Amino acid sequence: MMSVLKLKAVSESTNSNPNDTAKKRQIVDLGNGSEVIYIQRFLSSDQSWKWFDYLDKQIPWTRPTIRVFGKCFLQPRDSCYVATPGLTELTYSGYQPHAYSWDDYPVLKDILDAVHKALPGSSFNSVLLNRYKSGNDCVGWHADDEKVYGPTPEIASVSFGCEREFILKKRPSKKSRDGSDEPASKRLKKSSPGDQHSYTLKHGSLLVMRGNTQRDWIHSVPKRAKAEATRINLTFRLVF
Ligand SMILES: O=C(O)CCC(=O)C(=O)O
Repeated sequence: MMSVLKLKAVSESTNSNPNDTAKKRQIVDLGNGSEVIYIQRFLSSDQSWKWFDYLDKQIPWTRPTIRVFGKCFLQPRDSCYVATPGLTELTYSGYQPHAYSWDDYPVLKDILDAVHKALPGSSFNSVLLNRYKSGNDCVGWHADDEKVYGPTPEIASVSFGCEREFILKKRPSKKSRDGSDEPASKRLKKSSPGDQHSYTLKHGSLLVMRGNTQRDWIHSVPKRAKAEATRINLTFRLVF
């Protein structure tokens, strides 16, 4: 039987401030308590290019070696991590990035302020920065479900520079309805078009994943031969 996803896309305008009327937000209910918000024109183009240039030049980018399925690879993108002192250290794919200070990169605090204004009630204390230097750079399928983020993380993703496709795919469920394990081939046949969503993340956009999204969905930024220019992405997170 095909799985059915009830999809509700709502467009809203954050018009509490008259200058914000252009900031239309698209809210997508992915079902089962998972939700995505997309604001295409979150930041102005000019401001975003200024911040892109700063981040490209000033951030101490590194390309670490990571471990995936027991094998070591050079991470296919540059990254850097900034966090409030004293937080539990982040480890992903066998790699523990050094946590730089917000004070060293004041622009990050300005971007964080803009994100906090757009998402009342949020209070992020860390940011993972990624730089994709060409269409050959990418991030593979994963969820940001590390324990340090708690059971229902809110992840706010701001993009600068070259547009890239961001894909969300429903995790295949491990159990059938009667609770017995099923072979992957059977599970794959159950996927429906609603089980995958694609966003072209624009220069100056904000995408937010919240609720159960990291539990029930995985995401990726695949390689794209035509994406020739650099893209920088910042994902703000709350470490408990
Ligand atoms: O670059 C992006 O848009 C996504 C980055 C990402 O998935 C991550 O940092 O976990």
